[in-house]
Amino acid sequence: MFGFIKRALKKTVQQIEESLPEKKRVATPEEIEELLIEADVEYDLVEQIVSSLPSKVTRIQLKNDLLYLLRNPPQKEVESHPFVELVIGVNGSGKTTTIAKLASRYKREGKSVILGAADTFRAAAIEQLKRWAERVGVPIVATKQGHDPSAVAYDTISKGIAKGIDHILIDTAGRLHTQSNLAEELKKIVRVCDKALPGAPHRKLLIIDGTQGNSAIQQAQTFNEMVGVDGIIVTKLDGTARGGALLSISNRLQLPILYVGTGEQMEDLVPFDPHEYIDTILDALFQ
Ligand SMILES: Nc1nc2c(ncn2[C@@H]2O[C@H](COP(=O)(O)OP(=O)(O)O)[C@@H](O)[C@H]2O)c(=O)[nH]1
Ligand SMILES: [Mg+2]
Repeated sequence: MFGFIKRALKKTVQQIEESLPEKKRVATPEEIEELLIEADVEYDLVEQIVSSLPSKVTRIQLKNDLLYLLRNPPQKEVESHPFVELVIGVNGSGKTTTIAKLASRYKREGKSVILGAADTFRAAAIEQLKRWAERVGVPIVATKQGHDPSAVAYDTISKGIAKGIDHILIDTAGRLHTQSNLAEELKKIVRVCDKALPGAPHRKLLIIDGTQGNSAIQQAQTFNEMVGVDGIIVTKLDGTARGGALLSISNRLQLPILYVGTGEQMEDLVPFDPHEYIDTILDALFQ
């Protein structure tokens, strides 16, 4: 498991090393400012970090400061059988692929899984999830394009309960004709999940496209306001030098990053480890 986050941050580290080629034992606030900007940490947060630094900073000092910024309010730990997860986020962020990755991960852990294709806005989205279900080897509940996504969510949960399934993963649309349509639809899906199984969905996962860097923050806030997000998964970390944005995304939203996506295959999902993440970025500057 160790080393996956390091590999996914390769481009970010390369970018930092190009502008800061010399490794340090102690660094100045200016060098740290450059490190954070090159990594694509949001500028306001860079200012906040740098303004409180002494004139010489050791690696361990900076590591503690950065880890502190990744601290989040404690999450409510919910136990439920089945455990229902609703996956939300804009079009193309990686929802459907991430559902396949999570399903594959749960299956490898010996858990049973069922998928719900509640992105009924596009026929291609339903077909895509069906193909993944087949590849991963898990059942799926799906209807036709244009059908009520809440009904799909309800049926998936009912079927999951009847079959004694451990994990229920529900896909959703990332775009409708209007933003308010999308908000209403997501709220309704949440209400209907709770009708099918009181307390469900137990976790609302927001999928963020890592290549967008900090520009994803605003969009993430919108989803958080719509239905309330419990955790974030950042995808496509393999394809970006903007890895430092994870720090500002998590800090600004006050939400934990649970996993990162590191490729297009079903194995390419890694639990987010704040220590490994910060260490990898600091390795680019410190000895
Ligand atoms: N390189 C890379 N590509 C990804 C990752 N996650 C998703 N993708 C790709 O991003 C595209 C959009 O993904 P999709 O799951 O259809 O997004 P959705 O519209 O939110 O459901 C697809 O081509 C995926 O293969 C990732 O972690 N790394
Ligand atoms: Mg999709």
